[in-house]
Amino acid sequence: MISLLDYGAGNVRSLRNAIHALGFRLTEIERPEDILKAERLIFPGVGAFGAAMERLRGLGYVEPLKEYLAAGRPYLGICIGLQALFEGSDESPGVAGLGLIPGRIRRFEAPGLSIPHMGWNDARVERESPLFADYAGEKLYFVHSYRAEPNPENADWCLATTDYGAPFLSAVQKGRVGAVQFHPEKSGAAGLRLLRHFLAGEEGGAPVAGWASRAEPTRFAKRIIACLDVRANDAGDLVVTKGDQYDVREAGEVRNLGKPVELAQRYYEEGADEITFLNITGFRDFPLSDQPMLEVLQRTSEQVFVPLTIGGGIRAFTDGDSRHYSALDVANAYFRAGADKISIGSDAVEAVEAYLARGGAKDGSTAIERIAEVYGNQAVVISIDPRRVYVDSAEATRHPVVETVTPGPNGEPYCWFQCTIKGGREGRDVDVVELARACEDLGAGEILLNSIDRDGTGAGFDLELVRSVRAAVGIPVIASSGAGCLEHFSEVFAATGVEAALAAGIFHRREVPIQAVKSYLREQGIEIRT
Ligand code: 1PR
Repeated sequence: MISLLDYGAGNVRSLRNAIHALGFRLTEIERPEDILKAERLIFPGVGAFGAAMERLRGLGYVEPLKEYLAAGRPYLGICIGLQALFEGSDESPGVAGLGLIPGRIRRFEAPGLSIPHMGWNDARVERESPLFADYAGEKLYFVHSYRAEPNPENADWCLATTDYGAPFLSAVQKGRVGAVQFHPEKSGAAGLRLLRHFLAGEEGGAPVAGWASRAEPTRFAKRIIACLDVRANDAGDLVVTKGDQYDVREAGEVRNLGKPVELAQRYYEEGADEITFLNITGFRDFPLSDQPMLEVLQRTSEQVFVPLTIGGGIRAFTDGDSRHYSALDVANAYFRAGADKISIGSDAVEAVEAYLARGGAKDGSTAIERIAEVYGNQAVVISIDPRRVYVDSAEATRHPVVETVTPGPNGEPYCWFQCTIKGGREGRDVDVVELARACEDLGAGEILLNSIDRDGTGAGFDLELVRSVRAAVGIPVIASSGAGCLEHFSEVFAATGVEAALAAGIFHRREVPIQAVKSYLREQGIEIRT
């Protein structure tokens, strides 16, 4: 029997779903004494090191967990479940880890690389282990800003390393105690195979001559993300729709491009590296009353084992009974339903307006800060809905301008990128650079950069927009809006250096299969997850 140590933060539903899909059953650790009764223990940790360790201490789990581990009993830690084995982490100074492995967890120092290390990388298996018995170098999904460095003190624990600026420990094992920095439940088939080896009790078996480790560096892949804009149609059914410059209606009807769960499953099977749902009328409906959206997430997370992002309506609400819900309450519901990341659009613009009015001072009140504090920076994506504002000269506006390749409608040679709220319905006096920088300062972990001008046009990504934001922040940026052919993907990666490209229309309309995009990028020498 496998026991799951779920301390209540982060998306553990996907791990449960993966274990269920592999045909195994779980028991829950509900009290400290359950830990020493466990035959096999899985500890999935998402979010901040300190929050995880404080929760474990508060639940009285630390001492029995140390005793369980000291006895060398079967354990698989995931992400924070690996980091907790160390003495402590720079992410949470003063908070002790379990201290099983000597040394501390340190923040990435990866000059020129975005932090968090969020996406697909492979593992260099340093010694044989049943956990990696049939691993053949496939990409695995990582999402972390801190890592354990391999050194002589932890050499007897080192099972696999991965490169991101410098090598870090991507898997550790000693006897039957093992842990991985990546998320096997989010790493597609390769991750599910590793999980199965542990669930089947094979981790302690004889070393199996697996895939030979190789000396060359591991390679971080660019991500291809499928996006499903979702809303109720006039009949009240939740459908996948698609805007043309954010206008989702065709002949008066909401465009209906399919059922959300079915399309998400199709894109997962076609090789999408992530799936993003955007509840595009979330700004006006109360998402927690929007059970269909939560059900879409729940059903999708039962069969899609790559990261799921959900956006739309994540902000404070007061419902019809005058009951107040914070943005964190809304995000909690989405995480519990199976989301790995949430994306905030309109509320981020309003939060940044207040932040700028305070001269850039943080007061801990924003949804970004509060959700990142509990779930970690990597769980908070900012969805930006910008549109071009053309001007005759740089002096015509306080905002940073770009000299555009294509002049404006009246021949204006410059433009700035204005942020909007409510799905582009309302422009605000905030530009994309100040919004992105402010959100990074507030603790966001990633930028989803849409473009109202390019949305649905198939004219290609707005490279001038993407370059502006890519240059402004140190967190990953997803280019979105406008993909119309294979070349648009290689163009945006080559011209801007973004970590991911998102598309909707060309996938929904079956114009370009995801695998065709990936094959083309591989031919262009761009690293992708096969
Ligand atoms: O403001 O926090 O409630 O979030 C609302 C979310 O819904 C935001 O992420 C916003 O981008 C999105 N949204 C709101 N209205 C629309 C609309 O279309 N009317 N979707 C909308 C905007 C952007 C992408 C799109 C890409 C790729 N869609 O999701 O899929 O642009 O398009 P393409 O490849 O077809 O060109 P909040």
